Amino acid sequence: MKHFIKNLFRKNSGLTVEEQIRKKTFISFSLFGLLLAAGVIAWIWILHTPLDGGLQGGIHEPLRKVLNTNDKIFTGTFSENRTAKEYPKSEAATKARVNGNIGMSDDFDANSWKLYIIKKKGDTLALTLDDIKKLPKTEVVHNFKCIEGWNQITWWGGVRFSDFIRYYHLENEASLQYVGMKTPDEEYYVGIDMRSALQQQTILCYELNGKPLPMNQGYPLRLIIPVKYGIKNIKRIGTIFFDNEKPADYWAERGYDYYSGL
Ligand SMILES: Nc1nc2c(c(=O)[nH]1)N[C@H]1C(S)=C(S)[C@@H](COP(=O)(O)O)O[C@H]1N2
Ligand SMILES: [Mo]
Repeated sequence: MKHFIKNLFRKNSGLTVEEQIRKKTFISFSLFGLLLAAGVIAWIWILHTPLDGGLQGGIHEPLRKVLNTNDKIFTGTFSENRTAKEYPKSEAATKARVNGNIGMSDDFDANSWKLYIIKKKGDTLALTLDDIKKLPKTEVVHNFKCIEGWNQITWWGGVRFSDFIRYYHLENEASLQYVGMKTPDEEYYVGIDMRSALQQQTILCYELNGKPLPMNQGYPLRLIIPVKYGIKNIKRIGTIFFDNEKPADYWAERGYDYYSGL
């Protein structure tokens, strides 16, 4: 044994072939063991860090830091000209899939619905569907993708978010970093980086396949944002607000990527 340890520090040239092989094998296994131990310790350490979503759960803070770094890389390389691929209307699904009903309570009264735009504290616009429909209509046919693994080509109609901002003089608000949207009951909510919100395919949507949105797909108004996964396409918008801080986001609080770009 003593001999073997001594050999570890001796040059190969002074060792027999058998001793050289034993030395090499020992070093390889030791290195593998050390790396494995380091990995296990790092993982145990991560599991002992707090969850970023607090009581809702979420993910461990060091892992969130990795996602935030991804965010920075992706928002840094995002170009305003980036567009999601569009398709002819003939390729759109005639029966669009329905998925997710958080914030879509049965007691919703569509007749008294208004879209609330919070400009500043105490300065709120309350708009009807007609106030939105009187703006030019924009249609988009794109491949809608859900993080659960399905996707579907769908045809939507509505008002470009950037047109809406201009028409209602919300340029100051839109100069902030993020826009937040909530359902009327505040059960579902998303935060969107302003560049993606102002991208030309993002619409405040009131039509599916050329007809009014069905109730379970967000009537009277939902967000369609083709550069993001389905989770960001909030159905039944009640309130819109603007902030430099990331607005609360339902699925980000539960561990999903805040940016969720495609
Ligand atoms: N209010 C609300 N909006 C929502 C959801 C939800 O549960 N509640 N689910 C999201 C998810 S995960 C997806 S994939 C899409 C599905 O839209 P669809 O029902 O029109 O297919 O809506 C998004 N918007
Ligand atoms: Mo989804």
